[in-house]
Amino acid sequence: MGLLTVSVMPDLLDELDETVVARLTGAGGAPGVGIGRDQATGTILDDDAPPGIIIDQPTASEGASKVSFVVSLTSVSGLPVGVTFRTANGTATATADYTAMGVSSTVPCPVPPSASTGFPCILRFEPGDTAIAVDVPVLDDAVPETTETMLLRLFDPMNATLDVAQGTGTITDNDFVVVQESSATITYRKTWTTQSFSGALGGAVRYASAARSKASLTFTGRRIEILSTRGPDRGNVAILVDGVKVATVNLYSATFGPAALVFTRDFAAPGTHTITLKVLGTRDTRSSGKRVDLDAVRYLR
Ligand SMILES: [Ca+2]
Ligand SMILES: [Ca+2]
Ligand SMILES: [Ca+2]
Ligand SMILES: [Ca+2]
Repeated sequence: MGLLTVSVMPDLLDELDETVVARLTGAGGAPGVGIGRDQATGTILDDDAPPGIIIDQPTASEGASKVSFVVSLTSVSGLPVGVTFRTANGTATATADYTAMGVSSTVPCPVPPSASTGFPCILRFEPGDTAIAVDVPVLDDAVPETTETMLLRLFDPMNATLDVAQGTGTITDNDFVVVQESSATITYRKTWTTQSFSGALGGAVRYASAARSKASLTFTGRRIEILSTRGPDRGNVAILVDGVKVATVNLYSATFGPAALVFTRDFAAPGTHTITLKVLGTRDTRSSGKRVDLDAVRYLR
C-alpha cells in the first residue's frame, strides 16, 4: 500500500472548500494486478476567515451635491461579497436635504457599478474588489442651515462579517446668513452714518471715520465674513473676534470697490462669537481719508 501526497498551497483568500482529484493509470497490464479503485478525491478545507466590511464617516458641503461613503473590505476575498444598504435620517431630512436610497421599493438604488438598481440596494464586491463608493445625492438649497448628518446603514452581509455597520455623513451648509448694516442685531458705538449707493450689498452702508467708532455683531456659526468698501478715501480698521484683535485691514484702494470682502475667519466648530469692527482713525499714506464702511456681515451656521 502506497501513500500519495498532494501538497496544498496556502493562501490568505477566503474561498470555498476546494477539491483535488488523483487518478491512477497504467497499472492494469500485469496479470493479477488490478486497480479496484483508480480515483480519489481530496478536499482542501479553506482556513481563511471572511473579510470584515467597514464604512467611513465622510463630510461634504451642501454645494458638493453628494456625500460619498466608501464601503471597504478589511482583506481581499476570493469569494463575491455582498451587503445591503439603506439611508436614514440623522439631523438631516430625506427629500429636503438628501435623496434617500434603499428605504422602499419606490426609491431607486444608484446605478452599477456601485450598487444594484433593484430593491433592496445591494453592494456587490467581486473577488479581488476591496472598496466601493456609495454617493448619496445632497440637495443644494438656498436656505441657511446648521451642519446636519445623515446615515448609511449596512446589513445582511454575505461571505463577510459586518465590522462597521453605519456611516455618518456630515453635510456642511453653504448658505450665508446675511446681516445688513441696518440690522438691529448690530451694536454701534459713536456716530455711524447711513449712505446709499449702487453696488453696496442691499444698496446701503454705514460709515464712520472717528477713532474708536465700533460696530459689533454676536452670532452663532462656523465662518464669518465682513463686507466693506475699498476706495481712495478709505482708512484702516481693526477686526476683533471675541474682544481680541485679530487683524488690521487697510481699506485704501486707488479705485472704488463696493461690496468688498475684506475679512474672513473659519472656526473649527460652530460656536457663538462676537465680531467687532473698530475704526482706527489712521490711513494709508495714499488715502485722502479715514472712512470705514460696514456694508454687511455674513456667516455660515
Ligand atoms: Ca440642506
Ligand atoms: Ca445651498
Ligand atoms: Ca442650505
Ligand atoms: Ca449693505
